[in-house]
Amino acid sequence: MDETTRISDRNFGRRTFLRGSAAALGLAVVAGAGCAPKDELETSPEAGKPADEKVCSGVCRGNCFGGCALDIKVRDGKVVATTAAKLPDEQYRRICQRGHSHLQRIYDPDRLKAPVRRVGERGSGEWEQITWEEAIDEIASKWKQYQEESGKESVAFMAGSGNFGVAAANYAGRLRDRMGATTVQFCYDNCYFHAGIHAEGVGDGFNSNEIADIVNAKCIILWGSNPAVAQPQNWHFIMDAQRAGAKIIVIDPNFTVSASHADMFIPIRPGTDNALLMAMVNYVHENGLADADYIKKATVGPFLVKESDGKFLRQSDLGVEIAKDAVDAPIVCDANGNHGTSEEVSDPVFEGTFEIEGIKVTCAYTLLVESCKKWSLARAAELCDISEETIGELIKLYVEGPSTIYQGFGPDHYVNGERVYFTQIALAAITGNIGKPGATCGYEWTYAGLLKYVKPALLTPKDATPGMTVVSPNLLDNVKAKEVEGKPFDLRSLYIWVSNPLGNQTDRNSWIELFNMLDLVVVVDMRLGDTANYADIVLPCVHWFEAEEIMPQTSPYLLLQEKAVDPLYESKTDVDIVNMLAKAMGFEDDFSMSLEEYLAATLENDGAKTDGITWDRLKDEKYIDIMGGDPYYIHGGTGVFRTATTRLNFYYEKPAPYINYGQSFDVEKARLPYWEPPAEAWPQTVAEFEANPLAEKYPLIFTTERNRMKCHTQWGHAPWLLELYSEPTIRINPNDAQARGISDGDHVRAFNDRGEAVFMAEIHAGCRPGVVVAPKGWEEDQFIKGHYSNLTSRAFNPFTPNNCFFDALIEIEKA
Ligand SMILES: Nc1nc2c(c(=O)[nH]1)N[C@H]1C(S)=C(S)[C@@H](COP(=O)(O)OP(=O)(O)OC[C@H]3O[C@@H](n4cnc5c(=O)[nH]c(N)nc54)[C@H](O)[C@@H]3O)O[C@H]1N2
Ligand SMILES: Nc1nc2c(c(=O)[nH]1)N[C@H]1C(S)=C(S)[C@@H](COP(=O)(O)OP(=O)(O)OC[C@H]3O[C@@H](n4cnc5c(=O)[nH]c(N)nc54)[C@H](O)[C@@H]3O)O[C@H]1N2
Ligand code: SF4
Ligand SMILES: [Mo]
Repeated sequence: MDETTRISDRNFGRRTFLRGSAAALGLAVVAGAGCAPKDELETSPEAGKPADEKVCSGVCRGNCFGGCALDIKVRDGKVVATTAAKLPDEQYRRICQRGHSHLQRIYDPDRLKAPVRRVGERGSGEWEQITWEEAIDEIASKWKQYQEESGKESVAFMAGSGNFGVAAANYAGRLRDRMGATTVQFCYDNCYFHAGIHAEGVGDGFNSNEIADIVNAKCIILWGSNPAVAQPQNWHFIMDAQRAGAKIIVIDPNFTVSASHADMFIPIRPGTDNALLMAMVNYVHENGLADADYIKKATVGPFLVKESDGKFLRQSDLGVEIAKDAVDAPIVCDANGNHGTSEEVSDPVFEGTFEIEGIKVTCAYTLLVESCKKWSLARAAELCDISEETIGELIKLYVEGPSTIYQGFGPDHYVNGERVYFTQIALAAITGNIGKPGATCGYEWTYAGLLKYVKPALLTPKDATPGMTVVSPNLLDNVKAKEVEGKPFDLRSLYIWVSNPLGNQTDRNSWIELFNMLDLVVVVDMRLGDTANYADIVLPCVHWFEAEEIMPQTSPYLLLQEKAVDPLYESKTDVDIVNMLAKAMGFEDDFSMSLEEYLAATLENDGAKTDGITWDRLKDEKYIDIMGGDPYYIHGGTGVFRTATTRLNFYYEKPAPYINYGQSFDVEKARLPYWEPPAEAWPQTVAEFEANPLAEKYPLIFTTERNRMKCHTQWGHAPWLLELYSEPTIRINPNDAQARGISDGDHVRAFNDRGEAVFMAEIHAGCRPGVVVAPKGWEEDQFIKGHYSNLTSRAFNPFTPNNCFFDALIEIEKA
């Protein structure tokens, strides 16, 4: 134990503490091996002598979906600049302002330099420095005790999306499974993922065409999506498409930066998207605009659904013996009454109700359109607050195509958002807007490297006995009830890595309450951010450039991170930390691989072998194009989708929840589109849908948008970026502001029964009346008072457990 520092002023105090600890900034930096020396040596202006300079390959790995390749310039053992790597395809040679600001994270004076243990109240910022040995011994001995006393699942592991590198993201999961510990699923973006997987099938890339293909679209709908801010790396492709003649349509309650570039802006009422989509499906059907050939060939439309149990009529229902391992194929029928598998019946019908060998059946397409029937344009117009003419124009542009629905995450953030992604895919499927150049429905984010090359079996050690899974919005209730769906659950310790839940989960105060109920919260991070600040022990991890990594997702390349500089201070890689913990737990045999051995092993599998991909090759070439180059990767272009039926699915035969934690859900409801109001954010009565009475007290819908300067909470303290955007703000419509006596630049208190936050008000006519928008990612120390995550709600849909960030009501007053 080295020292204890009482901290009253958070920023000043933290610096004081850090000054007293370990190595001084920069002293420990030694050039990493393997990077290319610069052709010409430059003169370091400070020293006046030739500098030792090299350029390393790297990759930006936070969750902005970018995965941009970087050239990291290292001079005299220190990173001095980051620029876009010279990838062969020039279209992907881009980085944003965050990509240029990495060195302010590496050399952040507030970087955690050594392991620390909490000595004051949680969140007080009072720490003592401890050695790695002390930290590891304490964690491992407590975990052994808890597991012995309260069961293996009394220890839980929680990841987030802080680093998409193969090792950093996955390695701790091996220890979790070896210990039989609980997984806390972090529940971000799950509505989108569920439909992407079950309705559309994750293809060789993901559920969309490669972004470069968007230039072939004639109609692009940015649906609840603000790529000008949230995917700057994609924005130029969208602008290229517009220049090539595509119409850009933005569907968003608010006039965003992306909307300011659109040909058509549709300011939809929050939480009503699925009603609009159902009206579009209904209109397409009623007006004969559906693409019959595509429905027959590529969708479940012709499959016959049994009235008796809602399942597809299959060969076995008709008495056919199904050989072991053979597929019990769905049955279709043609206009002449012949029935058989889709191989046997060449021209199936996709509409109608029939009786086949005494079994009453209906085509899946008919069930889809029946479910949307009550959504006339007039009814949707009233609910969504969009004119019928506008919806008509939207449908016309979309059907003409080729059309791309660029799925954003606005609708995902409501409890009723689950079906939006499903119905978007249904609309694309029945109009044939998938599987062609310019026609896709998804988010252009590739998973190719992860799916094809990173061997999943490696993630689980051979002696593993994985424990139960719980979902983050339910965790506090599970801990209080000491059960998960009837199964005993006595949680005592949480290990958190690549994750900042107190900044990013809903209902932050509930997380602080949860932490207070636990015996040991361990966080691995680079700095004492929102979550680390409330932990019991914090372990310092390396910055992304201080270790090798493989980035297997988000760009069309498999990318290498070279070790550009040595780890600063006492920081360690997540792999080394887990290996130390595993050894202390007695699992050394399964955790003897070094980081490099682990990375090499993740590429030793059939998929990688077939395509000639190895760790040595990646080290040699630095980036490998895995999307097949030209022509651009087209999702579903082969007509085969990776769904259970190999077709686009707009009828869930066997609805499966996104994460199965033993929950019950309404199976019938989960099969087809439906609309119901959001859980909380429904402040008005429209048609038969009555306003949430809570709106009398809290009339404003609280939404958060992506922060141009941050990737979630990362880069949040980089001075260059703070100079451009320096304090938490909230956008308010002029009428809402005036009614509350709020002027531009005032500080305002936003509040509800869950908590409060103080923001600077920005009066903005682009903000939909009744809706406020706060860019996210600010941490507690940057608020005058409170935190935006105090305002959000833990309500979720058990079928797709998710954090529903926008489904919240608040009131605002002058602070
Ligand atoms: N700079 C930056 N970029 C990021 C991130 C970051 O933290 N910083 N995070 C990344 C991550 S993890 C994600 S998930 C993506 C998110 O990517 P986006 O979804 O593009 O980002 P958001 O800013 O959340 O935009 C959602 C939009 O939905 C709108 N919206 C709100 N309610 C509704 C509604 O009911 N219907 C419709 N149609 N729209 C609605 C909001 O006004 C907002 O403009 O961004 C990624 N990119
Ligand atoms: N109100 C509101 N909240 C939201 C959203 C919203 O729209 N509104 N969006 C949500 C969405 S879609 C998402 S995806 C989440 C993202 O939530 P998180 O995944 O929690 O995102 P980050 O803030 O990037 O936090 C990751 C943490 O990992 C740390 N880290 C980075 N690299 C490493 C590493 O190599 N090792 C270790 N051990 N740690 C590392 C970072 O310093 C950071 O503290 O946020 C969600 N939160
Ligand atoms: S933050 Fe995202 S867009 Fe910016 S450089 Fe990094 S990966 Fe690219
Ligand atoms: Mo996300």
